Amino acid sequence: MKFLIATFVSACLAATSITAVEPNKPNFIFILSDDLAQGDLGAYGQKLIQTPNLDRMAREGTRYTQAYCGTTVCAPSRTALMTGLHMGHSPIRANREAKPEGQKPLPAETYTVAQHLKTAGYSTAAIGKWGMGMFDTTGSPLKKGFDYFFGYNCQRLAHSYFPTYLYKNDQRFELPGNDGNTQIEGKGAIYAQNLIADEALTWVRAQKDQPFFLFYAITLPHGTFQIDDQGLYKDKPWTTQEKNYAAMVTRLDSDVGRLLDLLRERNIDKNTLVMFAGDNGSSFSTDSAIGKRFDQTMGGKLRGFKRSMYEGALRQASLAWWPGTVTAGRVSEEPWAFWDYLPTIAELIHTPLAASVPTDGHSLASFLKGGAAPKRDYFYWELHEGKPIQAARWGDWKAVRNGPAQPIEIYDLQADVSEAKNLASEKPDLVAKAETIFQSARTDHPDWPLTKQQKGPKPKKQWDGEIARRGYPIPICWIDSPFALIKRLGFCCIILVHGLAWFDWVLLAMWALRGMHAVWTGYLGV
Ligand SMILES: [Ca+2]
Repeated sequence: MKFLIATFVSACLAATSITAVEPNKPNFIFILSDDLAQGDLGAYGQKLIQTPNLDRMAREGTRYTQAYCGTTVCAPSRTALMTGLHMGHSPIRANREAKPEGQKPLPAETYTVAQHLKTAGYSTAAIGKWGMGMFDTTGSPLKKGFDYFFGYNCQRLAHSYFPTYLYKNDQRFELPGNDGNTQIEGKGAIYAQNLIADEALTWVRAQKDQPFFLFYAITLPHGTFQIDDQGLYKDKPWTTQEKNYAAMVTRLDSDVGRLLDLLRERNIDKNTLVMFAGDNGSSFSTDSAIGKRFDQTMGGKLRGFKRSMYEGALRQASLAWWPGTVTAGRVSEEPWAFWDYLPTIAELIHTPLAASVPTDGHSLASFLKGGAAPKRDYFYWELHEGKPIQAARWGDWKAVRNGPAQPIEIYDLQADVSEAKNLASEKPDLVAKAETIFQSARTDHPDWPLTKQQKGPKPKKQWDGEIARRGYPIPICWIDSPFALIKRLGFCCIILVHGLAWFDWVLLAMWALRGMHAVWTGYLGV
């Protein structure tokens, strides 16, 4: 009997002991900034724009010089971050608009970081900008593992920082006093990021009994470049766009600072991994006035910007912060990529991904804690906006192909980080290797062929979906705003009165003006 009692007591003590030593599950926050250049932050050398909170985060954590995004526009880059898939396997490989609102959705079978964390009992929220599917599609954040959503679902609506509404979960959250304008001088009653930042803090404050995951996708400093207060930069002898842009980066910084302060205040900083990154590099051409003003290329160090496959588009400003766990004050020049986030989370919560969940990533768990970056065969990217373009990196070699019919370029990133000297003619073996990667790293997908000019979904397909969704018998996208309706009716009148040839000239003039505007502003889109 004594033996049985002793055994029982020992078993109880052992169970207690296991419970006592099991570490708390860490919280996770991923802060994604929109269209930030690596050179925009003081920690990377920025001299004109103030970013004291992110600079402090860098000092208290690890700063990465070769952190790679999923690809170089919003929706597919976010998809890589959420799904652990690079662009060879991602279901989304370009921004694809849906009418009247939203983007091409993540398919039902896609598995996300948030879904994995739900299996381990996490509370989850996506706050900011989503862009991977409206609420009535398979890509809704509420169907992809998030308990809570607040912000812009649609990337196109996020062009206004004074939107007429945001979403709280799947319900419209009206913002009276805003007109949804996208003019740079635009003003409204409520600056959206102010609400979004408050919402992020409120949600974190409400987390008490469960570990949590916050995907905090801040739209700053993405265009249109609107700000409610130019702050430090009001009296600078700069253009409105430059003053607004600098103020947006500084607001991004202060909003990150508020969140880190809250973690300290709640004494959960030592149990929370916060990662920060831009989503696709700068939206400004490297030779635009604003790009030069803020030296976004860091003295010409990085070539390219958003929508290209060069390092200036792919390398992000990126920090990891977890006091006591992530190495403080470290600057790592080893590469990693967004599709590593899912396997990293899986390892950190000791919950392996199911064998049925594919991933192209590698866990960064030991790398975050001071170890070496994981070894891998290669990194791979593609993008389907206009001509499909591809890039790969293995070791210090980088390959770029700017279209299916274009020659492969080869660069040595160790000797030539600015990708100035194409070594393709000297390195036919590397060209052949790149060709092999460009073919084998990807799966063919009818939406993302490599062989022709890319187009968006056929309008009929969009309209069919919209008619089914709304129950309306007409294509809503034709009347989604009074302005759009007037514009389209106006074009019809021109054709009727003057004939098609005259109309061709109108279109040609509009196309030229739009191109001139893009060159003039250095800003090229979503
Ligand atoms: Ca972006």
